[in-house]
Amino acid sequence: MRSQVREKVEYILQNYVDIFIFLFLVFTKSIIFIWTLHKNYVSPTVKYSLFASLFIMVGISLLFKTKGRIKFLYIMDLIVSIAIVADLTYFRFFNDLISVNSIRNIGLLGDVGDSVENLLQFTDFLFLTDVVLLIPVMIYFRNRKPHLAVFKKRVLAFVTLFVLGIIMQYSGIRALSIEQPGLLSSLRNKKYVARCIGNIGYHGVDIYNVVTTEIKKSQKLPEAKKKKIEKILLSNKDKGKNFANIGKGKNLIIIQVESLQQFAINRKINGQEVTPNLNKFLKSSLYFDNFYYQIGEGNTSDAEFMTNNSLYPAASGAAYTIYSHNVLNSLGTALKKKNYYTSVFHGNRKTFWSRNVMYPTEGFDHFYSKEEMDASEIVGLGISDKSFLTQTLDKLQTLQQPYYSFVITLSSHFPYTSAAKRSNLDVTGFEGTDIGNYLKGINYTDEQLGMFLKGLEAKGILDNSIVVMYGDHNAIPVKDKSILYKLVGEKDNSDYTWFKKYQKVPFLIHFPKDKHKGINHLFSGEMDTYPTLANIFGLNAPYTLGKDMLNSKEGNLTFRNGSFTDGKTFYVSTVDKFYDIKTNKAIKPTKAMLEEKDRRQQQLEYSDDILNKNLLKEFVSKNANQNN
Ligand code: GP9
Ligand code: MN
Repeated sequence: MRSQVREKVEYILQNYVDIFIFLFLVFTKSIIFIWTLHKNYVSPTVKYSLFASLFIMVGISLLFKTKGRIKFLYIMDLIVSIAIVADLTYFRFFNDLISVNSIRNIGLLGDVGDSVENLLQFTDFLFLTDVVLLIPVMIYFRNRKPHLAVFKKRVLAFVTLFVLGIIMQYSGIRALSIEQPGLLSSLRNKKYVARCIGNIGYHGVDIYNVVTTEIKKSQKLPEAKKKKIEKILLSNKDKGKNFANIGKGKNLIIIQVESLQQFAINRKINGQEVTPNLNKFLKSSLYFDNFYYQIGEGNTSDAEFMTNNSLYPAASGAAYTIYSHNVLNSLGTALKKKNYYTSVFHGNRKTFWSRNVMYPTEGFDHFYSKEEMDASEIVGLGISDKSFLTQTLDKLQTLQQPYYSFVITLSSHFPYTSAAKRSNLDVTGFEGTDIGNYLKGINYTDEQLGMFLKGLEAKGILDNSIVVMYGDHNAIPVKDKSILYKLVGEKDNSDYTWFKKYQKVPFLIHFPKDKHKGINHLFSGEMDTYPTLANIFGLNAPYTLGKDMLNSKEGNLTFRNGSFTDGKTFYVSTVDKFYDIKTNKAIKPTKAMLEEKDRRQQQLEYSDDILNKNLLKEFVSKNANQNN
């Protein structure tokens, strides 16, 4: 019996040694690579995901005869090794992993292409040594005639390994998509994905995403539909006189605040205000108290995208990563035509959310990122709001006027613990919960924003600028609903209340000398910012899907998940129900309401078409020619 087992092992080793060499080499290289990405955090399950990828490759190789199998595994080793070297090189410059889209966009990145040799290090080539050393091994095999199992047996081995690999890979992918919904389709944090499902898994997901988007993009759009979309885009304007051109020549400062939700505004806990500085500022501004975030899977980047383009975010994934090479008709571009200097300030690395590629597309002249700022004080994902806003304030004073500066804060990012440590807010009763940490975190950010606004005032910038401020998206996931409701004293557990009352973010416009201060109750959202500002700054911004909040009488608002309101009724797509806003009761939809539901759905699809077919490329140039 023992000798039988020994014989079997010997047989496998002698005839299939290439498979073991392959498994050993590619696994070792990959795990070393993943460690170099982040020594402190490597998911304990990453090794299973790595083996899953390798089993799939070995499974496929078994379908070939010996020579073909060896060649196939050699090519796989070569591809993985080249990908590792490319990732390492890219990582040194961008602190991120390479993706299909980043390769496509390499031409847009300027000097990076030239500096590849400078970024390559000698140690990188160690990842390729086996590829050279394996050549004599291959020759040795070519001169031997190893035994080969019959095709039927090989197919069986292929099916077993392939299915096993897929199941293992899928369980890793599933766990990650439960932990962070939308992460895999948006690939917002590529490093993290590779640390969880391995480098091969990450590149596999990236390629899968690109292929599925390309399929969507390649489906031809009928000419009639294209015409219809153009007509809708052009007719979608509320041409109003209110506030028209009043911002002409003024600077525009937009502050997008990380995870700032409306329930935090004007809230007290244990007798203390959570956001005292913002509460004060909104009293001297025009405040919209029925303003909603409308993001899809692209979180922060979707909020940025809507604010600057007034187009809906991608149906899945993040518009910032998928459409960064599209032609857009952004706020920055429109202001540049009026001789504005346009820039973005954000204290994270520049490749996060493909910002380095998207910002030039959106017409920004410059991106002041973590790499360009003093990053010695870190909170959570990047530069602390305190240091970031101080540096931003200093920089603003040096910019050529008029300017548009888009300032994106970061410290109050989930899980809020890092910012929370810097706040003295007493959250007794909520200590240690996400809510408790959030309140402290946003209290820290509020303090820094207070300092920033004071600075703007002291330097005379406030008198010469229009300041817009809003929260990018929710802070509290539905799993923490009961704790949030305990804080705010909410009793109604319906999806409607959760959506309508608790998915709002504050939005304000501050005019010089506190003009036009007050409260506006119109239902509005992130899609509406650009058309509103276009009117204030006298811009020609035809291709937008939102409304001008200062001229529209109707509170039309559509969310990425199909929910919508017209200011009178509210449709909640998660329960497929209509509600009357006055009575807060569910109502039976009329025919007109059901038709409206279809129309809203169609509007979202049109927006997808605009992005998938890069329609603005054609429309914008046509419009430019007509204007000439
Ligand atoms: C990262 C920051 C946070 O730079 O914008 O992104 P989020 O996770 O909120 O999308
Ligand atoms: Mn965010």
